Amino acid sequence: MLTALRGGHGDAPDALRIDGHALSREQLLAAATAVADRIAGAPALAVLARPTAATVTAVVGGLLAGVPVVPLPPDAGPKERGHILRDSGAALLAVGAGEQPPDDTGIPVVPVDPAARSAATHPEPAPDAPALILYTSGTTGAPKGAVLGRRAVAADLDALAAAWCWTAEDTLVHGLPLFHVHGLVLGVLGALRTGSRLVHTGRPTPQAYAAARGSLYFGVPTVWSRVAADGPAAGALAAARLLVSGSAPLPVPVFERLAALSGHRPIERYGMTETLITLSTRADGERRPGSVGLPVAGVRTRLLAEDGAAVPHDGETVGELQVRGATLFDGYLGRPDADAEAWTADGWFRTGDVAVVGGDGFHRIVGRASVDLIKSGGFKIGAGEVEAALRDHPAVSDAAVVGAPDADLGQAVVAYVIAADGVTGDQLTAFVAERLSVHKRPRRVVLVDDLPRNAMGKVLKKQLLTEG
Ligand code: MCA
Ligand code: AMP
Repeated sequence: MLTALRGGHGDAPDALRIDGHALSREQLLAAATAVADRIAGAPALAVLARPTAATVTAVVGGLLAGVPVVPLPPDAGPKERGHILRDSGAALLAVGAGEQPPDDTGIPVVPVDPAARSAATHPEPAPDAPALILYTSGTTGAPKGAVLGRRAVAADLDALAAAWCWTAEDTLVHGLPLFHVHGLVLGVLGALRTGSRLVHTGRPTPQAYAAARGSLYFGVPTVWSRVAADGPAAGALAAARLLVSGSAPLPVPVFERLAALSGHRPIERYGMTETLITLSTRADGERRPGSVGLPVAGVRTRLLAEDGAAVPHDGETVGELQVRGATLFDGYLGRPDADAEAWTADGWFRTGDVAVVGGDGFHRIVGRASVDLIKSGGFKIGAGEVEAALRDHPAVSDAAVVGAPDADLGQAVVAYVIAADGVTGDQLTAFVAERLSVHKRPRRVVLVDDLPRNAMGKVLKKQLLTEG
């Protein structure tokens, strides 16, 4: 799967630059093999996914050993962390040597040293073996583990390399988290399959992107909107080959400002944790603002109306986007109920996104079917999980969470809460940030006496959004 890791593509002493470390691929392979030696045979390996060389080493070690890797968001609070560790069945937790692991995990820690070396060889795992278990939020309940097979990861990376003319000549730059598809699969494994160099900037700030002098840049729309607001940083990206946006809709004005300042019309691509990246504009094709282009190699899409009828490809009529093909996941871990809901009887995956397709096949994502899935800064956040965390607070009797439009984050998590007198919005925000990942915390808490409901007792979230 990581074809560029073992020679044949040349090597550089700084093939990987991250958190102040520079590693050659040969060193990464030796250190990752030392991890593989220690974990071989484990049912799954959790990795505390800080943006470090140790994290990359641990992930590659899991992949070499054929042990499914479960990236753990480093800021996950005890509620979220406990769920991911229990649900995934991870038997070991990889943590950078010298770093402090969380003290409540109850599973043995594997300290990871990017300077370690082993020359052992591990047999190549079967192509249909699971590579990663990535936790992704649904509308309600705790996040589900999406099992991604090695073949799907390889197929998607090859399809993206073709769409973006991504080669070993590139230097990829990004500063995205290493516990999601964007930063980990595309942003790390992509470099190890294509042989491109990788510079991880730590944080995805405009200044760090400008200073990195790469050829290929990845970002979520929040990153690109911050770059587009920083003239000198955007101008410095003129020297790059390709800018790629994904994980959430790139606003058309951001596309245009970025194009004007950097001279690059960004690629926009669309995907999901479950499907990997399925649609993209191309390096050698038209890059149209607001459009996510065509299916990548190996993927097919269809658009269905609510009654199941096919929707005309007229660029106007909306339908639910369904996908199938080589890049799709194997299913939700231990959740046949969720699988049954997600797949149609004839084998298509329901994305839950609403789209239109033009006569030329270009896709435009126009929204989500559910108000309960929020995209904030490119992170998917289930309203139900945040509501449940708020209800755990002894002073809270009810809560409704919505994604309000936000110029920086796309959507911001806003919580409407019925709580006993005396509790403050800041206290509730901190309570959620401590229990779940910090990015799931409400950016605004509105204390209310009552929540608007329909005759069935369901909260009217659209009314909350329009009336505030
Ligand atoms: C703030 N902080 C707090 C609190 N408030 N800590 C504890 N309690 C609080 N109440 C701290 C945070 O820990 C962090 O600290 C700092 O304040 C800033 O946090 P935040 O405001 O959340 O950061 P931001 O600057 O607004 O983040 C913007 C961002 C981020 C960098 C764009 O949203 C991001 O990384 N997004 C990427 C998401 C992504 O990769 N999605 C891909 C999903 P400290 O400074 O210590 O850290 S994969 C996907 O969607 C599909 C497959 C696809 O298509 O790609
Ligand atoms: P995640 O569950 O974090 O993998 O997020 C997947 C969701 O992100 C998709 O279902 C879409 O709603 C959204 N998404 C990803 N890329 C794009 C894009 N280019 N435009 C619009 N929405 C996107």
